[in-house]
Amino acid sequence: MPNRSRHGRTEPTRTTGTGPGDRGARAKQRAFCVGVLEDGDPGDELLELKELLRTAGVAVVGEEIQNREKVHPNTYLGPGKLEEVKTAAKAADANVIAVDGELTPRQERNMEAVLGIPVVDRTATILDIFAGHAHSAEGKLQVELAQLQYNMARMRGLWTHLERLGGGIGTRGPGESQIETDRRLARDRISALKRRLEEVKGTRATMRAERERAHLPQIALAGYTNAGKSTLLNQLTGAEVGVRDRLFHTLDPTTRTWRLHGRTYLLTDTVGFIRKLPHQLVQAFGATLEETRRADLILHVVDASAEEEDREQMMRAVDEVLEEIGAGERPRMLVLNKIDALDEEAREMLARRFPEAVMVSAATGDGVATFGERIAEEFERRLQDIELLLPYSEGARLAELHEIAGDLERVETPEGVRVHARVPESVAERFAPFLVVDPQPA
Ligand SMILES: Nc1nc2c(ncn2[C@@H]2O[C@H](COP(=O)(O)OP(=O)(O)OP(=O)(O)O)[C@@H](O)[C@H]2O)c(=O)[nH]1
Ligand SMILES: [Mg+2]
Repeated sequence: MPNRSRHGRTEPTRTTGTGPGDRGARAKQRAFCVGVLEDGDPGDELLELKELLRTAGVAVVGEEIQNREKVHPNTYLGPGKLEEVKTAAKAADANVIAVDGELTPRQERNMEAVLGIPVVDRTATILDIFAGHAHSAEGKLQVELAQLQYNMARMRGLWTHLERLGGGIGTRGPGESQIETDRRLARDRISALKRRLEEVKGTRATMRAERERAHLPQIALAGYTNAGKSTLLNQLTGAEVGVRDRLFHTLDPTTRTWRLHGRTYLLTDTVGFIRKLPHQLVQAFGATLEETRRADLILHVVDASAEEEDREQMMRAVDEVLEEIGAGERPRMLVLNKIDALDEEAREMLARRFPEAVMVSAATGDGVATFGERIAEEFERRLQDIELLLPYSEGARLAELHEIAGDLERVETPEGVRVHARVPESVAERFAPFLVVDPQPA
């Protein structure tokens, strides 16, 4: 949990506060949650925030919701509610206030001034979880970049604040030069991080180019955090990606080969999405999400056991993020997961609501066979029939074709192997030199 000091000061060269370094102090953090309900729609509005806090290792000691048409521009909550929260938070012995929305630096500062304890918003909480869950070099760079960008905005807020304290035009506000230095350091660090990320991205592009040369169809798992993406990857490919009932467990993409009906697919599991995903994170994770953007098929994995309203919200959030990262137009298939947690009636309702979707349980393997068939069909539809004559000297290419197309109809002739296969268009192009122009039944 970020423990930026009261005035939002941060140390730019280290990502203090939102870093995993605070883990030790965590258990002692007791958060009081607040949210504003703009549409007056009841329901457990703060459920997700509480889940985020739980994941961050913070105890939730109380909560308060305010019905307001719009959040207060200066203090997020209205002045009366703020006083109420102050009293309630004190009574609950809270040492941090967690806000369900995104705060402007000014709102955060004003709230802290009234409440007397640190205030963190949803973005800071999510950034903190990411910091704790990043393992790869790339993931760590991405999170640090996102945190710095977030903190920079707060410093800007502080700077104007102090400038005002400084008085007349042209005078330097107290502390200003230090902040300027901080900002310069932060900017330098941001440039350095971006450069390093570019390098890593270069490596990833090389790896991807290699995979693409292999012409294996690429499938990406996408979905709300905790939907069961990693469990599904494990179920389908025998991978051993970590699975846990907590948000944002997976940050680093994992790609595994998936053998299905004699063909090989590449299946990638990556970071989950969430409502109001901090923009800094979408940006920072751009390279990781590239796997999704380039997939031949995106599997949108949904936790079908969630309440209808939550489910719809989560699905919308995923659609939005896919759109935002430029993957909105990729072919997509809806996968309703966790059906083991539903009764027959609920399953039927879902089937009516989403006739195009496949239903599975990644946990029990239920529905996975049908699901595989659906995917095979999906790719099958886009395949081309080709008839080739491969000279015996081209054994390697024959093996390659086997890998891509699975079982082949083949006949040995004096000139070479005559092959009939169904392959993606790009593969057909690559094998063009061996095409038999006027195919006869092999
Ligand atoms: N009942 C049930 N639970 C499931 C199923 N699939 C996954 N889960 C549980 O849901 C939780 C989240 O699973 P993950 O596979 O880690 O989910 P994820 O989508 O990879 O989540 P993030 O990596 O955090 O984005 C775990 O507790 C899983 O055991 C399922 O088919 N049925
Ligand atoms: Mg996962």
